[in-house]
Amino acid sequence: MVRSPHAHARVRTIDSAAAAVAPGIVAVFTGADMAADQVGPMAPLWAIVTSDGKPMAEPPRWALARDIVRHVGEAVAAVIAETRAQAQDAAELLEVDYEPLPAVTDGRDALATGAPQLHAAAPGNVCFRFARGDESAVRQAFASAAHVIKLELNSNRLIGAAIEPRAVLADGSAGKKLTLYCSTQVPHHIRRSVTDQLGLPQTAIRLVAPDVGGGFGYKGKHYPEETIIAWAARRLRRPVKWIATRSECFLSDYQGRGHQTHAELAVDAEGRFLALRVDTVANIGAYVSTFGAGIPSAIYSALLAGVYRTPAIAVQSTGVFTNTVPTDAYRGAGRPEACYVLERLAEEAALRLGIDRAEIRRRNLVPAEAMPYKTPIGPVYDCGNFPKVFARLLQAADYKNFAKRQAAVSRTGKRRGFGMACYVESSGVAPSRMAAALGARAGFFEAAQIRVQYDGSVQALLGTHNHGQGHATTFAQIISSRLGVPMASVEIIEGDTDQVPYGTGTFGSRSIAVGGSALDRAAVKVIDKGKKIAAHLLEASAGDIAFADGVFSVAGTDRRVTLREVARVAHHPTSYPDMELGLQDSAVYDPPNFAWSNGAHACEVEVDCDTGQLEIVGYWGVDDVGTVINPMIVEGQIQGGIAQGIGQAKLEQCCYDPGSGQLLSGSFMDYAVPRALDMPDIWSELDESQPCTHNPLGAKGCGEAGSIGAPAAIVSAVLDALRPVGVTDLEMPLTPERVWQAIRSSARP
Ligand code: MCN
Repeated sequence: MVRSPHAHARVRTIDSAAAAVAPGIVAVFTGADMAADQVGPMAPLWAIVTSDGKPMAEPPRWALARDIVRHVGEAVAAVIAETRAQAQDAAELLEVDYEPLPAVTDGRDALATGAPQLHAAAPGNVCFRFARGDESAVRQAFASAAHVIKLELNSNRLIGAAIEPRAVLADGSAGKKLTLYCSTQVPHHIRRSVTDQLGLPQTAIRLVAPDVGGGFGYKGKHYPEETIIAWAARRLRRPVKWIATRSECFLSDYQGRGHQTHAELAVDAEGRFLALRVDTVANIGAYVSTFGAGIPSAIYSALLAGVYRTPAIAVQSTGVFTNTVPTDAYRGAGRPEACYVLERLAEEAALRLGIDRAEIRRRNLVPAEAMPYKTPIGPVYDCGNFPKVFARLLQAADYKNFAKRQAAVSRTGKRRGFGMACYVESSGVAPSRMAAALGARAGFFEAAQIRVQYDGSVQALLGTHNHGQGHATTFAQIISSRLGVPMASVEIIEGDTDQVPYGTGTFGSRSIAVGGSALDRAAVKVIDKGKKIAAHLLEASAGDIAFADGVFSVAGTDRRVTLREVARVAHHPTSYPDMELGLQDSAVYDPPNFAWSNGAHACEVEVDCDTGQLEIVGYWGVDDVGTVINPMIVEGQIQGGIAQGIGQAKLEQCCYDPGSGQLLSGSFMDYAVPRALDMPDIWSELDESQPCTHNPLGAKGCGEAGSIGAPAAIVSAVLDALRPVGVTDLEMPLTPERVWQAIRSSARP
């Protein structure tokens, strides 16, 4: 890929004459070639209705830029050669004449009068102004409040940085159906997007997404390279492959977060939350990516009640175009941002009123008796015992003796702080009708198929996608427990649109709650059919047949037949009822509500005031992810999320130079992901007392849990440590330099 070195520029000409005759060259393609073939734009799958009832601005985005480039790294040409080295050499020969234009990279700067404008279709760089909640109720509550807490908060922009870079390989050999191998989390969505753009029926492409080395949400979105490579392979009638270099990952993988927020909380004299007002500027980058508009609006706003009983909430979120890589989902996707706003406000309210930080939270938690609880911002929590989870956390972290530990450490010259954060997570994305009403352009249901083979072994096909979550284990456990077959004889198949009937994919901690539920339904259907066959074999009526542990039996007798025998007869009907042969069935599951995972996290830190270095000396998490299928996998998922939360809180910051729009954090030399040494020991407990009430497994998602509470808990701890030396505010990431500067410039050094 030839990528723009400018953040904003008009592409005057592209001269490919020298590149076209370079050794090994196969083709050089530009946006003009794709335009000539009438390749359509990259359409987002979520479109917001703005607060004035109009659709959001949706300027066209082309897989290869056509006239103007709007971020450093936007692709302007694809150079295809026999080898990667030859393609790179030929790309060097391409002469692109750019006319640089002024650039803007900060969300609030982009809204200012006179800011460079990115799209004619988006005056003032506004993609959408989204509003939700009851502003007049909020205004009234603020008018009578004893205290109003106001904060300016930033949720730092992050880069996904999975171990494996993105990769696309399209096999378009003559006479063959196009197979698109692709490192995506959402095979069916990508097939839909690419076929739509190429004007093909969905059946024209088989999309295969084998094991993928990490995705973290950003590989769950549609990328230009998927369209370019598929189109080029069809045109050239031969396989074409692209694998991102690590530099390309930094320049083109969708980034996450990037919120600037003004938040206000009204409280009464006892610290009870009365109303919340949130105004967020969400930097969505140069174009609206797949879910780029939905996350900082519909998803983020829905989380602003959190675990608290705040009677009135109003939120505004403005999606702003800037000359940066588009933003989209990154582990947590809107939830860590919301949790950070709420927890920082809770903390400040406690300080202002002189109430213990845990006590102010306790006073405001939604009690278990209030479930199901309708939040003032929309969602209804079906279940959860937030006070119990929080109390267990404080007990596990020995909060009541923290002051003693703090005093002991202060004698060493270091400062110790304790931090805490409570969260809810809208896992199990998503009830399709609810999402559609909020602007989603796709359904979010999941499909599963179970095929019991002749010998009783089982294949299960799901539309979800595994890229580190252990689906082959947990889904096999579900099958094994439902059908009574050994796990070793279960095969889980995901990631192939020609095999799996349909799918939405894996993101939004949805695979267990939605995919697992579809699987459970399919198992019920298979058992029901098995009962009819067993009834025939056992000469009983189907209503009298029970099924348990892989055995069909006639209730109250010792007459029995195994699933394996039933499967054999279904494929070789030596004796068979008058019904369809085979033992397989499919099911589709669309959740009626989100699965409301929740939890509370705490950490203890030590800050070295001479260097600004902070060490997390203790980390505790109590998480309610409903019924747990596999505790070991859930623990690993929660730890992984915490690692990413630690990254956001301590280390990671995607930086653009404000003048030129150059990406300053363009390699692992400049962008610090957490390493083993940054990880504390994590104490983790799962509270299974509140199974999800509306799915057959009782399970709630866990994949993002850790990333939600960790940033708020860590910032809370560091501020707690440094308040005695006069530091009252800090922005993530809490790098040693930033912490040290804050200590140096504080009122009481
Ligand atoms: N599980 C369980 N019991 C529960 C909940 C979940 O046993 N009550 C199991 C599930 O069966 C599954 C795993 O835990 O094996 C995660 O399930 P779930 O919470 O449904 O999340 P998903 O499988 O849908 O995974 C998505 C989630 C997201 S959104 C991101 S981002 C993320 C994450 O998972 N990216 C990851 N975890 C990751 N882990 C790795 N290694 N790599 C990534 O890119």
